[in-house]
Amino acid sequence: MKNILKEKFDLTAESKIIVVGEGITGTSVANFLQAQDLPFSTVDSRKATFTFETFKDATHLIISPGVALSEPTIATALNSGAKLVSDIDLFAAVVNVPIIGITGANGKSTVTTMLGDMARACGKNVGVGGNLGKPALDLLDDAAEFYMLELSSFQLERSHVLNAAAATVLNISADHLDRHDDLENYAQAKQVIFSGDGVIVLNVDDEMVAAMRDESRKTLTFSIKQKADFYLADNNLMHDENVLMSLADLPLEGKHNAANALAALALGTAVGLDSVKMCEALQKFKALHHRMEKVSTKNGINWVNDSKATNIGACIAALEGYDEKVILVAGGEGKGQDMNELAPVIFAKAKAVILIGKDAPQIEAALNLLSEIVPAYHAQDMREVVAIAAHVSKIGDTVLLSPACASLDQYKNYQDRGNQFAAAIEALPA
Ligand code: UMA
Ligand code: ADP
Repeated sequence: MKNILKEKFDLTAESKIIVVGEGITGTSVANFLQAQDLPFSTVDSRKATFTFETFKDATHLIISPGVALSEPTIATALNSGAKLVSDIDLFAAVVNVPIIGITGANGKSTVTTMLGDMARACGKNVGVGGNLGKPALDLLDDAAEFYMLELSSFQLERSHVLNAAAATVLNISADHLDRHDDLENYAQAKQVIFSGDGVIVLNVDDEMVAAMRDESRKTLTFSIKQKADFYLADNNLMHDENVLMSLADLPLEGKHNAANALAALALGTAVGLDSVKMCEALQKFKALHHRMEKVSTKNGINWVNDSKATNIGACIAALEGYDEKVILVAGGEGKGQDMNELAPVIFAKAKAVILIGKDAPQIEAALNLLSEIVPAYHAQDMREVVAIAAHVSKIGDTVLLSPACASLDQYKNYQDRGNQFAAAIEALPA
């Protein structure tokens, strides 16, 4: 393995590898390099501020996804010839079994988890991780027959070759634009997932994804709006002319989850998994916590926790999944997103909105630009959210926490936000 690495990454006795970031990625890289007997050092800006001196002699920088490549000391080192290598590059260099790569603005964790379940239902030994949970290098296992990797735009922007047997970009919508200059730059980063010659799986309902088509590559398409290789017809999940399963048997809320299931079926099919077994896995699938998760039916209200909706695209998908109007809880750290995109969907799909967090005024301002009125309430914390929701709802209504914003202005993370919502519902007098 060491020789493969030396050859692929031009490593010599003089090479000076620096692992940047001592989080879970950096630790996985350090353990891997140590096991290969390759010398390296590690740095972390929480321990000591990065200076130009820090990277002066580096020949190879293995940079954790949370560290911006534009950070001046790092940008300078890279411009001066240090090689950029990612944990994903190292992983791809040493793996000899099929990798399935999943990226996109939303749905990555859901689809990656579905594929793990599908492979296990087919009796396969599978490693599941990446941006979801375990870093890629920690998954390495000689017994693995497949790897399902969720990859973020940060991981992809610092990677070169994945050589996945099958890969997908599920969708592109504004997110992380604080780190990527614009949507095109973000889309370009995601496209690295198709590097190599494996099967490309494309969402033809998404214009920016559909434009990634490469005529020279084997491609499978999926859609919930039109005929494709994998598509929805008469409420059935279809492959070509064959019914795979009824949508009613997919135990998940929201049309976007039909898209996720079709994407997983396309990817699984691309690597030869059995479609009957894959559908069995889908029928047993449980919504991941904080993603369209039904938390309670307290007082006859359908309380739904979609706290992982940290961008507008996820919130729109959640709202569009309902036939009836819901009471929406939204707001938080807006990350510079344009709330005017969200306002018309809120108007069409929400009978009231309860606004939380730092950028609540931006959502309210966008709603005020509409000629129609959606009642908007402000709440300081989840107890107040739930009290207002209980007051304005009737039996049979849905109260949906799908914030369209990050949580960090008020909560430790999206899990904490969702947990506080669930706890406030629990504490509500019956
Ligand atoms: N650090 C610095 N300088 C910086 C930033 C960070 O030195 O400017 C150091 C920190 O002090 C810390 C370490 O780097 O010691 C943290 O590294 P990291 O932020 O890259 O985080 P990891 O612990 O390695 O976790 C990363 C992903 N984190 C990010 O992308 C921010 C995890 O995704 C991922 O699960 C993990 O690798 C395994 O692959 C988290 C995430 O929020 C869940 N991802 C974003 C998302 O899903 O939207 C992209
Ligand atoms: P990711 O790993 O990409 O963040 P998740 O599966 O964790 O994706 O879901 C994140 C959020 O996006 C949740 O709010 C979920 O309801 C929503 N979501 C899931 N799949 C999709 C999709 N295909 N399109 C839009 N939103 C989605």
